[in-house]
Amino acid sequence: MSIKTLALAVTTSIGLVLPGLVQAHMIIEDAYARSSSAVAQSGAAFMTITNHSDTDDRVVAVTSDAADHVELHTHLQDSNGVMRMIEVEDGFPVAAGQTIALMRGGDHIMFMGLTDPFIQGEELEVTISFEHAEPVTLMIPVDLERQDHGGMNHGEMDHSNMNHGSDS
Ligand SMILES: [Cu+2]
Repeated sequence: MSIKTLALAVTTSIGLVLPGLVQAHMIIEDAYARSSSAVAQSGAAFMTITNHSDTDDRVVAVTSDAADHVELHTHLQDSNGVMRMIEVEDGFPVAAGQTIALMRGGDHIMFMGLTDPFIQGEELEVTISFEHAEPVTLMIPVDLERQDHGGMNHGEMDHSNMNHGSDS
């Protein structure tokens, strides 16, 4: 019995150390990108990221040909009550089984020095790297008309702090 238990323990620990065996994958939904105007030098992307693994993870970097630099940003209120964007050096934590939302006024992916202006309906190829999970490459549509982080088709998302009035 003890040998069996030991074998199980060894199998489990191997599963945790060998990357190929880690069932770590990320699901990215509801992604869109925008810039403030046709001549803007920067833009941002928003999305939800769900960690469908048993491993706490984090977004550590984003790369794209759409800009000179891509940074992970958040908004913080300074001592004068002014909201400012700052780079998040440690990335965005995504605990096992959790979903994080990158949204306006909060965490976001920042494109600095746009290669080309963001044009409505075009798509940006973006690769998101994680501490543990395999990188995810996806096409993010530019949506300059989006008013907020909707996610209305995601029943599990709780937007109870937002007053949507009469959603159609
Ligand atoms: Cu930013």
